Amino acid sequence: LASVLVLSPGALLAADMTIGFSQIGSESGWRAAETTVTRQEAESRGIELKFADAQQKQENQIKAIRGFIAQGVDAILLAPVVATGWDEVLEEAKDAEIPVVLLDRTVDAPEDLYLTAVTSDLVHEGRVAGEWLAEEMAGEDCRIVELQGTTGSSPAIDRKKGFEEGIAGQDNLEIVRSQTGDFTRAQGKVVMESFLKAEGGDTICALYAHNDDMAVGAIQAIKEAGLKPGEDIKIVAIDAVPDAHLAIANGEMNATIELTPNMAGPALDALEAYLANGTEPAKWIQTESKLYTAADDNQAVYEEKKNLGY
Ligand code: GYE
Repeated sequence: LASVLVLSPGALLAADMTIGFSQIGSESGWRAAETTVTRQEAESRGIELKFADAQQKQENQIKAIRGFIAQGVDAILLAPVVATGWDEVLEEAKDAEIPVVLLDRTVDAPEDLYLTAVTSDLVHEGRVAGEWLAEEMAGEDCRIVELQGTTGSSPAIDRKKGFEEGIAGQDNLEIVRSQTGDFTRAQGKVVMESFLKAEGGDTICALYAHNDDMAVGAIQAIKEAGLKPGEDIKIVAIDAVPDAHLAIANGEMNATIELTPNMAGPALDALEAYLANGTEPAKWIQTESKLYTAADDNQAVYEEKKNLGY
């Protein structure tokens, strides 16, 4: 009879799980939404979530992960602020047999050091933005400024690369300035002001921002310079946060590519299956990317998303 009751070693139910989440910080509206959704996803499954905010610093994330290992958590969710420098701490988690799932950004580390990564195709997002602008300009000359995300982060690297691929071969399009705005509204505004000053506002034809928050900050700078965002300067960005939908509805922005804040859903599904019966997930769980333009009902999407925890 006893043998009937024996569970496979390590079998763990969601209600008994404790998971550590090393979050980057709250630099953007998208990230705040990801944090909210992650808490909700854990709670609805009965998982205990230990949350650590790293205030944008990798060293804080490494400390948090070491803390989670010391506490003997069952798994770790990691949104890695930058791409490099993770090998050592990921090896420590592996030695402790604690699976790590990457959320929304990738790392330059051997694949066997994490269970899976739940991310969008970050290069593809940039490419979609570039192709959208190439089509929009239809052969007209256009001097582009670019607001990059956090230096050394995988989305900043990949979204830059993808955009360059998207406009490759279009001789009418040229990136004239490119600088980091650290994924924040405040820096997006400051850097856009410096672009406008350096270039002279009316010579800039388009802005590509690696996220919506920087675009929203830049919209403010463009208005203060006496120009019309969305008309004098076309704006394309990424995330599709509510304020970007509102800006498109108001004609102050032109396009955004959607990134779901629900990375935790697929991540926790994968972890539950792995911890319950050892099911190995795919190394990459890819989330969808959808382009929104003025052709969509952005006012409606804005209202819908406002009720979703953004
Ligand atoms: O687009 C940006 C955030 O890591 C892909 O990080 C994510 C990015 C997201 O701060 O808004």
